[in-house]
This record gives sequence, structure tokens and C-alpha cells, in this order.
Amino acid sequence: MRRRGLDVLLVQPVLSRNPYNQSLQPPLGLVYLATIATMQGHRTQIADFNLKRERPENIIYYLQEQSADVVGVSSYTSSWDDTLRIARLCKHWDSELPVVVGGPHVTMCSSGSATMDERQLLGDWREAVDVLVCGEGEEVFTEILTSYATGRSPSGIPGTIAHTDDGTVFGEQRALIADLDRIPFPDYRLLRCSGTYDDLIVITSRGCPSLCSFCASRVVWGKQYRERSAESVLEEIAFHLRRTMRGLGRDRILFADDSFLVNAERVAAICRGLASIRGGLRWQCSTRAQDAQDTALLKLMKDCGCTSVFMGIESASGRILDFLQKGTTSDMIVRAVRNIQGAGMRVIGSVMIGLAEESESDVEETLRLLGELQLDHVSCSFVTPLPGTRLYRQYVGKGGGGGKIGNSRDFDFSVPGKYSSTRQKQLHEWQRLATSLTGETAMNG
Ligand code: B12
Ligand code: SF4
Repeated sequence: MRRRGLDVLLVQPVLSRNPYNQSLQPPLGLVYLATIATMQGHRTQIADFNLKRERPENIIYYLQEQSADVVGVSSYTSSWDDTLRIARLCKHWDSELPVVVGGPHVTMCSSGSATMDERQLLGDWREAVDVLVCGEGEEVFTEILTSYATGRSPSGIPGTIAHTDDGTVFGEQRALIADLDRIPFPDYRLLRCSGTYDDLIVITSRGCPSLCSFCASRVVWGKQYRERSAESVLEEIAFHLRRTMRGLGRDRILFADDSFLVNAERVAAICRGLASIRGGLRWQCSTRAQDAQDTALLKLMKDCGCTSVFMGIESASGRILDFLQKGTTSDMIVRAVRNIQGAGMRVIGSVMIGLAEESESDVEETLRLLGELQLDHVSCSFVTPLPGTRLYRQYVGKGGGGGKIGNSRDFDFSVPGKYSSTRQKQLHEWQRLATSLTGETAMNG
């Protein structure tokens, strides 16, 4: 069958319109897909609407500027309305233009374990989307593009749900990519204005061994925590240094792993490699409190450029930590924070408030702990049950912060839930207090 290179337009909608969410990170998932598509002989363009906080309507300018044979759009739950709107506008522009949609929201609402209620949160996707992709996209998107390039229908490809003239075709569930080292390194040169982003992101593992009931990790990445080898991670960093970073005058990396410190031996090997980079690198990562108990490892991290560590604290109340199935205690949290601070790194902590089960004294406990810890930065979000999580299933229909997606922007963690205005006011006040309880250290990267 004849194969031709396609023009592929990949779109990242604005993730949040919340003015407090100012962090600008590159759309790494789309960079992975663009890298593989380019290696397949296709021409790719990535339109990241977050750069200028563009409205969905602007998709028309991109379609005018570059002819597209296929459009791929990403999705967070908080940006689902925009994802669908962009897809509809593409179809309005050209009803024959194939539109493929993937990303965390699609995965969470279409995985094998999604309930009927969760599937309905995809709304009227069939009006505008040809193929939904559930889960990691590298292999599936390659197969979809090959289908379009050879004039075949992508329906039935494992990991997809396709809308065709004959109805909806569910592909089989696709196995997770077993060897993450085989995925080509994401080539940031495919991203226009790559210098505008706050950080260069590298992801070295997929998933997390913990089972926190509110977290999307297990649904998005599957039940099995997978990691890349230290060698592959170091090779990727060398690849970025050669191709992108030094040219941009950059020396800072954000490891976007859900929990970077799960395997201490692997982290130590990555650290030893980072230490040998001429000129050094600065970097940040996220950890669970459970994994920040090894002071020698933390010292090694500090010595090879780690400046700050993000930790999901969530609450100081044992009752709430247990309810969220966090697997931590406030003592463990205190030790982890002291260990990281003691090694000379900053700690960025996040807490969440607004569970219907949470009493005033639970919140006061959390505020007291924050006062004691003196973190370098505190982020306080309102509990947001994401579809596909156990918390969502506990909450649906109860009205306590869960329920149906009316406006997908309600899922950007800045909406305190469906409570009375008095309770909402109180939650906002606690949020203000929590974020003010930090130490003196300036946050300058
Ligand atoms: C970095 C990050 C961010 C960055 C932005 C990233 C960006 N520009 O894309 C920032 C800090 C802004 C951010 C914010 C938020 N985030 Co965030 N974030 C992440 C994080 C840690 C890494 C993302 C990443 O690069 N992953 C690696 C790439 C390879 O994966 P990916 O992007 O998902 O793409 C793969 C697949 O999804 C799929 N795919 C994606 N798009 C497409 C499109 C097509 C066409 C196809 C075929 C496939 C496909 O293929 C890709 C390759 O396998 C993830 C957790 C994680 N480890 O993934 C959470 C995560 C994505 N965030 C999440 C959430 C909830 C949020 C927030 C709403 C709230 C919060 N408190 O974090 C806010 C919302 C936005 C905002 N500004 O307020 C959830 C998403 C759940 C959901 N249902 O939407 C995640 C999964 C965290 C979690 N465990 O709960 N986030
Ligand atoms: S430790 Fe963090 S990433 Fe892991 S399941 Fe819990 S909240 Fe999610």
C-alpha cells in the first residue's frame, strides 16, 4: 500500500484559566508524539495554546497557516470543554479532517475500568472526534498515522475507540509499553518557542506505587509502576544538552515523575551521572514522604544540583490521611521535610482541603503542621474528585465537591466544591492562611 508523509497538527488546549496557575510547562506528551511522527516521515507542528492563553477559536489560524491531514488534541479534565470545542472547530473547518483526541481525561473516562457515569463525562465527542486514544500514545498514534497515510481506517486499533459511519468501534485494551527505554527521546526542537517555558521537563518513570484515592496516576499510567534505566535518563539529558538546553542558555530540569525517589539505587545512579556533567545542572523533582527518609541519598541529590523537592503532604490529620489512603503519617511527613531541608534543599509542599469528611479541627491540625514545617512554598488546593479515581466514586451523587462535569474548569483544583457560600468563604480563608505559612527563603529557582 502507498504511504505518504502527513501534515500533523498537535494541539494542547489551555490547561487552566485560573490566574493563580501561572506555571508554564512544555506539553511533553505531545513532544513525544511529534518526535515519533517525525521519525515516521510525517511533518508535525505543535500548537500550545498555553503560551498565549489562546481561545479555542484560534485553532482556525493554525489551520489556515499550515494545511493539516490529521489533528491530534490533548485533554486534561480541566480543559475538556476546550478540547471538544477545538475538535468541533476542526470539523467545521473541514468535515473530512481526521481528529484524534488523547490525554489524561480521555484515558480516565474510557479505560476498561471506567463506569458508565465516567464514560458519559466525555460528552458528545462523536460529533467532532474520529478516534479517542486511551492511555499512553506513542505506539497507538504511530499506528493511527500509518492507517491514515495508507488510506485505511484506524478503527479497531488496540487502545482506541473510533467513531465511524457504522457506529462506535472499540479496539482491544492495549498492553502498557513494557520497556520505556525503547521510546525515542522527546525532541524539544519540534516545539516552537521552546525557550519560553519555565522548565525543561524529563520524565523517567510512569505511574506510582502508592494508592492515594484522589490521584489520577494509576488510571493514567496503569497499575504497574514502570521506570527507565539510569543510563537511558542520562543519555536523554545529554541529548537535550547537545540539542536544546545550552543553545537556550538553560541549566535547569524538572523531573515530572509522579514519585522520583521510589528506587533509591536508580536515583543514586542518575545523581552520579549528573555530577559528571561539565558546568553542572540544577534540577527539581517530586517525592512521596515514604521515600525521603534516606539522608545519604538526599545529600547526594543536593550535591549534584537538586535545588528543590515537591511533596504532596495533603493533610496533617491521621484520620484524613487514612481516608485518602495516603500511606503516610504526620510524623513521617515531618521527618521527610526535615531530611530534605537538612540536606540543603527547598521543600515545596501541597495540601488539600475541602473534603466533606474533614472537620475544622482537621484543618487546624494541617495549618499547625505547616506553621511548624516552614516550607519554602505551600500550594493549597481544594479537593477535586477526578473521574476514574476512587474518591470520585465515593463522591458521585453526594454533592460534596464531586458530581458531573458542568464546566470542566471546575476541575482545575481552584473550586472549593458544591458547598454553601459560608463554607466556601471559610475554605478560601483557610487556603489564604495555608499558603502564607512559609519560611523566609526566596523562591528563585
Ligand atoms: C507537568 C504536569 C503539569 C504541568 C503542565 C504539563 C503540560 N504542559 O502538559 C502543570 C504544572 C501546569 C500541571 C497542572 C495541573 N495538573 Co498536571 N501534571 C503534570 C505531570 C506531573 C506530568 C505531565 C507529563 O508531562 N507527563 C508525561 C507525558 C508523556 O504524558 P502525557 O502528557 O499524559 O501524554 C501521554 C498520554 O496522555 C497520551 N496523550 C496525551 N495527549 C495526547 C494527544 C493525542 C492526540 C494522543 C493520541 C495521545 C495523547 O500520550 C502521551 C505519551 O504517552 C502529570 C503526572 C504525570 N506523571 O503524567 C500531572 C497530571 C497530568 N496533572 C493533573 C492535574 C489534575 C493537574 C491540575 C488540574 C491540578 C494540579 N493540582 O496538578 C493542574 C491543571 C492545569 C493548571 N495549570 O492548573 C493530573 C491529570 C488528571 C486529569 N484527569 O486531568 C495528572 C495526571 C496528575 C495526577 N496524578 O493526578 N500539570
Ligand atoms: S504518592 Fe502522589 S503520585 Fe503517588 S498515588 Fe499518591 S498522590 Fe499520586
